[in-house]
Amino acid sequence: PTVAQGQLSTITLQRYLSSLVSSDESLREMEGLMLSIAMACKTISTLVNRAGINQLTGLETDVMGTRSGSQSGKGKNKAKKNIQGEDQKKLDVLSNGVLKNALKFTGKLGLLASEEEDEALLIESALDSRYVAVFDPLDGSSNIDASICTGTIFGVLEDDTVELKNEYKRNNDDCVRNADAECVSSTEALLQPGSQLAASGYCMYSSSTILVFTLGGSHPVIGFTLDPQLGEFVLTHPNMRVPKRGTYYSVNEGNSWLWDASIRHYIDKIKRGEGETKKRYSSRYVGSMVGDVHRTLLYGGIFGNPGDVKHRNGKLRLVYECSPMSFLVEQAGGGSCTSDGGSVLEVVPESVHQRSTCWLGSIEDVQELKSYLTPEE
Ligand code: AHM
Ligand code: MG
Repeated sequence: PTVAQGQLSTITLQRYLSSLVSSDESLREMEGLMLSIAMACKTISTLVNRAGINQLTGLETDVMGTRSGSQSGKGKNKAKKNIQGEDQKKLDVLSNGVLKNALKFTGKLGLLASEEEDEALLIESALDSRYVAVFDPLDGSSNIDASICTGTIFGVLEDDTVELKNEYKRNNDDCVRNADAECVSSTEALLQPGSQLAASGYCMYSSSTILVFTLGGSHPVIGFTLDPQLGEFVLTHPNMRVPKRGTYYSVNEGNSWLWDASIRHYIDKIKRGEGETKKRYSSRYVGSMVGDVHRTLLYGGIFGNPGDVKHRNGKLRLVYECSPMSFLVEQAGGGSCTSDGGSVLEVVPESVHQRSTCWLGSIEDVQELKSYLTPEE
C-alpha cells in the first residue's frame, strides 16, 4: 500500500499485512508467518531488555539445573556449544526456543533451520505447508551482556519438496529424533540460493526494537518500530532505500593483517580519501551484524565479513545471515558480493551451517570494492 507520511503512526504490522492480503490472497500464509515472527521478536525483545534483571546474561551450561552462575562460563560446568563449536549464551538458547515454538504453532511451516539447532527440524503437523524458514535467533550474542544491540535474522523460502516430505510421512518410522524428541530431517528445501527467498528480514533490539523485512518481488523493504506502550509494531519506515554512496566502512579491522592484499588495498584507499569519491571514509563497527546492516541501510556505506588466510569463508553463515541480509539490501537498491566478487544470492548452499564471505551496502561502494576483487580459481 502507498502510505502518506501523516498516517504512519496508525499503521500497525497487522493492519499493513491484512491490507496486502486483501489485494493479494496468495499472501495469506505469509501473513500468518510474519505475524508469528513478529510475536516471537516481541518476546525476545522483552527477554533482551530484562536480561540483566532476570539473570539471563552469561553462558548456557551443559548440565541442566546446575548452572554455576559464572558470567564467564569458566566454572565447573562446561559451556554448551552449538554445532559450530561456539559457546551458546543463555539468551541464544531461549530466543531459539521462542522463535521455534512461534513458527511451529503457525501450522504453516514444515521445516526450519536455526544457527542454534544442530539439525533442521521437521514439523510433522505441517508437512505439506508451502514454506520453510531459516533463522539466527539472536545474532551478535557476544554483545548481549554489555547491553549492546543484537538482532534476529530470518529468511522464508518456498518448499518445492513437499512430495518428499509426504513420502517421509508415510514412512515415518525413519524419523530421527533429537534430544528434545523433535523430528530432524533432510535439509533439501533449505538449501536454495538466496535469490529464491520469498521473504527476509531482521529485528534489531537496540534503543528501539525495529522489525525490517521485505516480501521480495515488487514489495519494498519496510520497517516497523515496536511501540512499547501499545505493544504493537508500528510502521515507521515505509520504503527503505540504501543511499547510492556512503562514507562509512564497517569491517573488523583487527583481522586486516590476515586479509587478502586486494581487500587491504581497498580499505586503505577509501579511508585515505583515495577511492573513487576522494572522500575519507570513517569506520563504524558494532560487531552485531544486524546493527551494522541497519546503519548501512539508513546511512549507506559498506559492511563486510571478508574472510582471511585462516578462515577463507569468513565467520558469517550463508543460509541464515549472508543470504537474507543480502536479499534485503538488494531489494532496497543496494548491492552485495562475496570476497571473490561473486553474487551472494547465487551461491547454492551445500549445508545449512556453511559459512560465506559477504559484503553489502551502497550499490556504488559495492561496485568499487568489486573492482579490487579477483575471482577465486
Ligand atoms: P554470532 O552469530 O555468533 O553472534 O556471530 C555473528 C556476529 C555478527 O553479528 C557480526 O557481524 C560478527 O559476528 C562479528 O564477528 P567479529 O567479532 O569476529 O568481528
Ligand atoms: Mg549469527
